[in-house]
Amino acid sequence: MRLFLAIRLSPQMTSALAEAQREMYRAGVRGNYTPEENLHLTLAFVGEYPRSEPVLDALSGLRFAPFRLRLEGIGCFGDLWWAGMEESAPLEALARRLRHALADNGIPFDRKRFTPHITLLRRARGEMPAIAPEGAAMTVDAVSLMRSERGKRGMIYTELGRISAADIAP
Ligand code: 2AM
Repeated sequence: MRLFLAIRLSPQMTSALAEAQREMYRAGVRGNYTPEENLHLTLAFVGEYPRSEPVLDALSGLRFAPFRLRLEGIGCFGDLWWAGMEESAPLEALARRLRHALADNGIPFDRKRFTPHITLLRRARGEMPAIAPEGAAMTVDAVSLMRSERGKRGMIYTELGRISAADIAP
């Protein structure tokens, strides 16, 4: 199985991002747009791993308080275009602690530096329009373990389990 840990987005956040994608399309940008239901924020990419339980077990001790996540701007890594987030100490801390928990439990993951982004499209062609899906925000109250499979019509992401935020003050 191909696994990753991600924050799933609220319907409002997803709509704001889908609207940004439509604006890009209207501005003439072509490429492989992420389907609305696949939009997410990855915290750690585990990659090929045979079972989900050890990953969930590794994270069972993770305690974090719910926190707000707010969209800010768009950017790119080459021809991969993404939506960015307002700088967030709780988000950085969550990614760091989650990655430590994986490492401590011998779960492999991509050690590339965490750069929070939500991929909007890949293989983008065209000029990046001056749009900004600003303002949309959500409360993060869980981290999801996701499986990624290649389907006939693109990637299929399935949630295999989740770690919920503890009811503690931020
Ligand atoms: P991306 O959107 O920037 O490609 C599922 O593939 C998720 O894991 C995507 O959000 C992807 O980020 C992320 N990811 C991080 N590292 C990856 C890697 N080495 N290979 C594939 N996906 C990776």
